[in-house]
Amino acid sequence: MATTPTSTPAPKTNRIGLQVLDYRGGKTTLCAGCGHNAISERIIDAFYEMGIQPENVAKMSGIGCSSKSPAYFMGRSHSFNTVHGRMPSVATGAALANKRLVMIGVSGDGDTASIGMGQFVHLMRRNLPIIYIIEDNGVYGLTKGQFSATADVGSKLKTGVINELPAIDTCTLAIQLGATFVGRSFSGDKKQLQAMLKAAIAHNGTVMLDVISPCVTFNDHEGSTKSYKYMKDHEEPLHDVNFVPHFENIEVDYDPGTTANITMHDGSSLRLKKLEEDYDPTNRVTAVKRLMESHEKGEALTGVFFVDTQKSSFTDLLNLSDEPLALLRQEQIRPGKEVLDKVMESLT
Ligand SMILES: Cc1ncc(C[n+]2csc(CCOP(=O)(O)OP(=O)(O)O)c2C)c(N)n1
Ligand code: SF4
Ligand SMILES: [Mg+2]
Repeated sequence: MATTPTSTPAPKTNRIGLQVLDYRGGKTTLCAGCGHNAISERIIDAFYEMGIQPENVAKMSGIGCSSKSPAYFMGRSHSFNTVHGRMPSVATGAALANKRLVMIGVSGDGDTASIGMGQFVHLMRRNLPIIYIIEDNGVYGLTKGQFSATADVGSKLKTGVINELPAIDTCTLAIQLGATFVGRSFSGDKKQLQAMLKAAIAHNGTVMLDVISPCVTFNDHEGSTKSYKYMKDHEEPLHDVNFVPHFENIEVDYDPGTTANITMHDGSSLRLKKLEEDYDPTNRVTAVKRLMESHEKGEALTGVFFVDTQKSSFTDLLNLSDEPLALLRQEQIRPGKEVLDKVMESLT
């Protein structure tokens, strides 16, 4: 009897015909169980699901285990591993040279809040279009686990050393300085982090996401406030984060009384279902106040704290040519002797 040949199902593809494999990078060399690996997975899924061409993405980072992680996602994208703490200036140059690139910067709490702080604050106030992720484990993982400036007062190293200095809250800072999409998530909160990353891709301006990302080797013990157990026990989501991309056009019912609906630049919808209170994610002042209260209460608050879709991005402010600077032809960027003569004449 003839057997019917079994056909293998076609691999699943996204809206531009690519498979999730097309968004993968090299094999990770980070410790098994490191939170940074989970964040790489979410980045892969978010870019795949949003259907972004990998060649249109530039991955920027500094130095640290976190800053190594761009090697482990989107191997077809552009990539630049800068000097420690200097990723913002290199990213700014790249974004101005080619404003069509989707910029994603991956940094660590040490890379950002210590050596890179000067660069970080200026990046935030410029509102450069970039997704800036801090993979925040409260320690310098790569150099064997010293406290970083985001470690909470009272948290303890394995050696018994207790941190007595106040933590820098990078979200509060970013909101005060002018970033236009600021949130905090947890590498173990797959649904929330995925939705936030997709919304970040749809945003035009600086997205600053502080993602608590436990370091299993140096900071995952009792007494740490950046451990898996601590986050599982203390994570306090401000809202249920949902994202509806513009190309899905799904009419999801929501109650405007309990859900804040934010329309992103590309027409996608970010829907924040309030879980605990009347929180307005478009108000900078109350966002900072809520973050400060959360520290006093000892909560590990997560969610999208602040969004502003109206403020001009740095590239919009500079009124750059439609054609990216990097793609302009020689004759367009060198106006020639006649033009120079005219300028000189106008100065006499
Ligand atoms: C100019 C300079 N100073 C110091 C170092 C040493 N160093 C390497 S990584 C690092 C901190 C990394 O911490 P973080 O950014 O939190 O990344 P993690 O490894 O925790 O992911 C330091 C201080 C360096 N590489 N370069
Ligand atoms: S040392 Fe810590 S931060 Fe670095 S790869 Fe290992 S678990 Fe991750
Ligand atoms: Mg760190």
